This record gives sequence, C-alpha cells and structure tokens, in this order.
Amino acid sequence: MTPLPVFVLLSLVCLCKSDDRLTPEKSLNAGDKLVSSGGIFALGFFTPANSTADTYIGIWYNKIPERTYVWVANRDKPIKNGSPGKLAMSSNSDLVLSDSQGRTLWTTTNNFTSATTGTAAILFDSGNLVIRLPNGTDIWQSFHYPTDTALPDMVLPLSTNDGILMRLIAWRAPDDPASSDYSMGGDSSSDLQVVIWNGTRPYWRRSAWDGSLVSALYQSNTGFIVTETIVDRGGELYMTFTVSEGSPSMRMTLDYKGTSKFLVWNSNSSSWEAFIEQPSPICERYAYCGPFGYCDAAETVPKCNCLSGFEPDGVNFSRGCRRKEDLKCGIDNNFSTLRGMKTPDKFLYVRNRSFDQCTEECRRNCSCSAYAYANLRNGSAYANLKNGSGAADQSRCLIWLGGLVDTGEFRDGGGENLYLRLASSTVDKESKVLKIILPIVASLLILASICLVWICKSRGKRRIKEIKNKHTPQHLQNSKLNELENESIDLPYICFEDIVTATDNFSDYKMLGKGGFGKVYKGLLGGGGTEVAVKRLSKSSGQGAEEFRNEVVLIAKLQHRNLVRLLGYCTHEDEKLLIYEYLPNKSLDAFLFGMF
Ligand SMILES: *[C@@H]1O[C@H](CO)[C@@H](O)[C@H](O)[C@H]1NC(C)=O
Ligand SMILES: *[C@@H]1O[C@H](CO)[C@@H](O)[C@H](O)[C@H]1NC(C)=O
Ligand SMILES: *[C@@H]1O[C@H](CO)[C@@H](O)[C@H](O)[C@H]1NC(C)=O
Ligand SMILES: *[C@@H]1O[C@H](CO)[C@@H](O)[C@H](O)[C@H]1NC(C)=O
Ligand SMILES: *[C@@H]1O[C@H](CO)[C@@H](O)[C@H](O)[C@H]1NC(C)=O
Ligand SMILES: *[C@@H]1O[C@H](CO)[C@@H](O)[C@H](O)[C@H]1NC(C)=O
Ligand SMILES: *[C@@H]1O[C@H](CO)[C@@H](O)[C@H](O)[C@H]1NC(C)=O
Ligand SMILES: *[C@@H]1O[C@H](CO)[C@@H](O)[C@H](O)[C@H]1NC(C)=O
Ligand SMILES: *[C@@H]1O[C@H](CO)[C@@H](O)[C@H](O)[C@H]1NC(C)=O
Ligand SMILES: *[C@@H]1O[C@H](CO)[C@@H](O)[C@H](O)[C@H]1NC(C)=O
Ligand SMILES: CC(=O)N[C@H]1CO[C@H](CO)[C@@H](O)[C@@H]1O
Repeated sequence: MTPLPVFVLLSLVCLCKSDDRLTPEKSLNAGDKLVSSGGIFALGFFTPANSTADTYIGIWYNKIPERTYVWVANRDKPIKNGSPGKLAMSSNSDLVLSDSQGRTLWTTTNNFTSATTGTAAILFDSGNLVIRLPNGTDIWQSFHYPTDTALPDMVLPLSTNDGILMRLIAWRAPDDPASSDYSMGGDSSSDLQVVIWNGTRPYWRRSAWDGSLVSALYQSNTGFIVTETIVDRGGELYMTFTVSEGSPSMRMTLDYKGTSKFLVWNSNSSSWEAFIEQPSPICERYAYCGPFGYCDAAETVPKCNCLSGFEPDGVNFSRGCRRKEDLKCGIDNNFSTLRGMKTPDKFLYVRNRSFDQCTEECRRNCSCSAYAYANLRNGSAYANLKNGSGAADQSRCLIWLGGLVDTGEFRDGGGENLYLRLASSTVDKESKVLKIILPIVASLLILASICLVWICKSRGKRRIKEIKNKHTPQHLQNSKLNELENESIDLPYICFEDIVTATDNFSDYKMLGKGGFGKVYKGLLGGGGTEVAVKRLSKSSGQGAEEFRNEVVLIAKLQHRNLVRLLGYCTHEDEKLLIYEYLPNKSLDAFLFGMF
C-alpha cells in the first residue's frame, strides 16, 4: 500500500472541512462545515440540544463553547428523522438544501437563468453568507434574511421604498428554531418606529424617531464601544450597530419569550451577558397602563399614573385614565406642554407641516387630543423619508385622535414635547395654583441659580484647564459653524494639530472602531494624559456643516450618564471631528434609547 492515496484522501477531507465556500462543484454534506477565513463563524448541519432528530442548516460561533446559532436556513422545514441532507449550489447560482430523497427543503431565489462558472457561496467572519458572482457582484446574502439575530454591521430596514421590511422572528423554544409569534422590526405603517409584536399585537414599541440621536457612542465597563447609527441609503432608512475593534462577540437577539437583548460574550465566565433588555421592567410593555396612563418605572414598585389633567378610569388601570373635565368642542384649545415624553402610538403622520401648521391641524379638529412635532433634518444624517409629494419635506407632524396609548416619561433626558389638549378650566385651575406657588418658588429659584452660577463658573474653569491647548476657533470656514458659538453650549474647540498628535496622525493602531459615519480613534490629549475618543466623520458621510453643527449641539445637550461625554469638536478643511471622553470603567447599564 502506497501512502499517496491516503495523503490525497486526507487533504481532500481537510479541504472540505476547513474551506469557507461552496461552489457548484463542492457541496456540503452531513458532518461537513464551512468555517469563515478567520475562524469566527461556522456553517453546517445541526440538531438542537434536546431536540428530536430534526436537522437544520445554520451559522454559529465557531470559537464559542456554548453553541449559539445566529442564523438558520430551513427553520420551518427541518430535515426529518436524521436523514442526511445536502446543501449544494445549483446551476443557476442558487443554494439548495435537499434531503436524501432529493426533496427541496429550502432554496435561495435569485432567478439567475444562466450558469456562471466561478460563483461561490462564501461565509465571512462577520457571520454573513454571501453568494458572489465571479465579477464580485453579490446576488444574495443571509444578512438580508435574518432569523432572530442581528450582528454588528448588519442593517435592519426601518423604511424602504418598496415597503418591504425584514423582521427578526424569535425561535419557538430554546431548542426549537421554528418561527414563533414574536417578531421585531420597523413599523411599516409609519416608517418611524420599531416594534416587537406578539402575533399581530404590539408587545413593545420604541418612541417614534424624531431625527435626533442618529449616532451615539456607548462604552462598556470593559472598554469596548458600541455605536448605533441610522443610515440613509437613497431615501431608505436602516439601523445598524457597530462595535470597536477587538471587542468580544456581540449580538442582538429576540429571544423565545419575546424579549430583545443585547448580549456580549464574557470569556471569563464563559457565558453571554445581556446588557440591554426590552421590554424591561414589565411596565415597559406596550400600553401597560391603558389610554392616557403611563408607568413609572423609577418607583421601587413600578406604578401606573395618569397624565396631568386625567384621573384613573375605574379602580384599576384596565381602562386607563379619563379626563377630569370633558373638552368642549370649539372652545377648548389650550394645550399643555409635557416634556421629555415617549410619543404615544396610533398617530396620524401629517406630511409637510410647519410647527404652527401642525398646531393648527390639531386645534381645528375636535377629536385631536395631542400633537408632537419634530424636524427630521435636525439629526446629523437627515433622511429623505418617502417622498410622496416632493423631496424636501423633513417635517414630522404627529397628531393623535382619541386615546394616547403607550406613552411615558423619560427621566434621564431624551424624549420630546407632547402637546396635550386640556379643558381650559383645567389649565386655568392649574395656572391659579401656579399664581400662589410661583412667587415662593421664584424666590427660591433665584437663590438656587445664584449658587449654581457660582458653581458652574468654578467648574467650567477647571474643565477648560483639563483640556490643554484649547484654541479659539480660527479654522471655522463658514458662518454656519460660527453659529456654534452662539448656541449656549460650553464646548471647547480643539485644534486639529493637537488631534493629529494625540492620535499619531490617525494611526491604525489607535483606531477603536469604524462604521458608516467614519472612524473612532483613541488618543492622549495635551500630553497630560486626558484619554479621549476621537470620532472622525468620513468625508463621504454626506454630513454637511449644518448637520455637523446640529449633532454637536444635540450631543452637548444630551449629556447622559450612559452617553460618553462630548469634550470638544474640531473642523479643519473638510475634516470634522468630535472629541469624547474615554473612560474604560464607565458602566453601561442601559441605552438611553434602546436601539431596536
Ligand atoms: C424569482 O421568481 C419567483 C417566481 O417567478 C418570484 O416569486 C420571486 O420573487 C423571484 N425572486 C427574485 C429575487 O426576483
Ligand atoms: C456581474 O455580472 C452580472 C451577471 O452577469 C451582472 O448583472 C452584473 O452587472 C455584473 N456586475 C459588474 C460589477 O460588472
Ligand atoms: C436540555 O435539557 C436539559 C435538561 O432537561 C436542560 O437543562 C437544558 O437547558 C436543555 N437545553 C435546551 C437548549 O433546552
Ligand atoms: C402573547 O400572546 C399570546 C396569545 O395571544 C398570550 O397567550 C401570551 O401571554 C402573550 N405573551 C406575552 C408575553 O404577553
Ligand atoms: C424623492 O424625490 C426625488 C425627486 O423628486 C427623487 O429623486 C428621489 O428618488 C425620491 N426618493 C424617494 C425615496 O422616493
Ligand atoms: C477577564 O479577566 C481578566 C483578568 O482577570 C480581566 O482583565 C478582564 O477584564 C476580564 N474580562 C471580562 C469581560 O470581565
Ligand atoms: C380591574 O377592575 C375590573 C372591574 O372594575 C375587573 O373586572 C378587572 O379584573 C380588574 N383588573 C385587574 C387587573 O385587577
Ligand atoms: C378629524 O380628523 C380626522 C382625520 O383626518 C377625520 O376623520 C375627522 O372627521 C376629523 N374630525 C373633525 C371634527 O373634523
Ligand atoms: C431644530 O433645530 C433648531 C435649531 O437647530 C431648533 O431651534 C428647533 O427647535 C429644532 N426643531 C425641532 C422640532 O426639534
Ligand atoms: C409643502 O407645502 C407648501 C405650502 O404650505 C407647498 O408650497 C409645497 O409645495 C409643499 N411641499 C410638498 C413637498 O408637498
Ligand atoms: C389658561 C389659558 O390659556 N386659557 C385659555 C384657554 O383657551 C380659551 C379659549 O381659547 C382662552 O380664553 C383662555 O384664556
């Protein structure tokens, strides 16, 4: 017996087992797996723990001991009875999964009629399985057909031109990948919000998008940075999250109980740790306190409350709240401003309105109970929402006819103004009470503000000292940016040369991460050891001076305990830079606005 055939056989087996791609010539059979080039993800056949003999094709983390599936091809059509399956590339460049009897259980549908030699299905280190033509064009990718998991750099559509929105759909049980009733994705009726559904009923809802926080930096206690961004691709809106280079594995998943979780792999404890869960606590559930009611999660025992001017309708909140005083149509046009609110659901999105027109829209309709207004352009990457009647409409006038469900108060900042219609007598009564209390409060306030001004002054001096080499804005190129000075934000301009020094001329080894907005670098400012994270907006980000200015103002206003503090900004020719504090020990309890 010569050793040659054994060697050939062995090398063939090895090729099959370690390769990262399928071709028309090479299919995947039971026991084989594809492994991405860096060894991060694997694709192959699997049978879930505790399951019967059902077999699936899936993608999992190759290096993580706890088997974690991020994608399943044939979740609703398993290969039965342990029969060996085969995943192959058809002559028209589709992936086809078939069982031993040759029945097709799952297939991609690219509708390519001609065979193209050199086409391959490649598993990448991002966890994306891509069918790529020899000329480099991708005709299908698993990231466009997610199951229950979003991975970094995967984009989840919030609004698309064809109205087709992908949803994450939960597994039915921890060991059953079949589609359950829980799903999560953009709400196609408004294009403005993200919802978790239980069947067709909403289970959790994120506040309507107001154009603001389009990108944010979050830092974990182990130093990695998560950036969430809303990306505008020719009028279509996508949400995505990126993590800094060298971060542990992270994923966002909708679990079988309908809870969305951001999870990070902790290699010390060898387990997935959730750092964001929604809905959590229970009172974040959709419409938990009924119409005109909201839940106060800050109380030790979460408790339902009524919006001001309302009282509980009955002994408990099963019917929500009712007006203390009924509205009189045509007379009652007083709006009470509620600040920092989660916008309620079931709004009417009226296009192309100014703020005053929006007020009028609500005022003139007796059944209108509230309105809210935002300029979507105020965000740093404004989007052309579905045109309909023209391109430039960035207004977001929402009006509510009837009950306000699923609203709430953001205590940590964030949220927006909700203008609630109340009976004039209610408003009048409140203003009478104010007339008595006001003088007392006012005198207290004056005292307090004198103290505050004094404290702020001494603090401000200290902070400016911290950031050495602060220069006066001399590189500002246009008047728009000069307006930054007029905004009452105490934000230093940091000169470009200092940033170049701090980041070793934007060296790759200083890079913490990158995303659609650009790159983030770590640096030491002023030689004195102020560690900072520098966000260098890409020149192709399309972010103009106006958007940059808005973002700076916005972030400065939105300083939040979980948001990394903005220390300064810089512009230089067409460079735009934001300088954040870098605090490796900052805890990441929860997102201010949960991403999905
Ligand atoms: C492929 O063709 C089928 C039937 O003709 C159609 O339903 C499907 O949408 C097509 N897929 C694509 C990606 O065009
Ligand atoms: C690649 O080939 C496909 C089909 O032959 C074609 O539709 C596509 O436009 C090509 N892409 C590029 C970048 O040439
Ligand atoms: C499988 O069953 C064991 C014992 O009943 C249980 O501890 C484990 O959590 C189950 N695994 C899954 C994925 O359901
Ligand atoms: C989801 O809906 C089903 C049926 O409508 C219900 O039994 C279940 O309790 C709901 N789940 C949650 C978490 O509310
Ligand atoms: C919006 O309108 C402009 C011109 O009217 C057009 O170029 C663009 O494609 C439209 N966008 C969408 C999302 O329809
Ligand atoms: C794991 O342990 C090492 C050494 O104790 C520590 O430096 C590291 O921060 C820990 N990582 C996590 C994710 O806790
Ligand atoms: C609320 O009260 C109504 C009657 O007033 C009762 O039927 C219902 O069961 C109560 N709901 C809860 C959750 O206690
Ligand atoms: C209020 O607006 C809604 C929706 O536009 C409309 O159906 C309703 O008739 C209006 N009511 C009044 C009193 O104008
Ligand atoms: C948009 O930004 C401008 C200033 O940049 C501000 O005056 C205005 O109130 C903002 N509008 C909304 C609706 O947030
Ligand atoms: C928006 O309304 C104004 C009048 O208020 C009108 O001139 C303009 O054409 C409208 N734009 C769109 C995109 O409908
Ligand atoms: C407090 C207040 O603004 N009350 C007004 C409510 O609306 C009526 C009619 O529009 C006014 O007469 C009240 O002054």
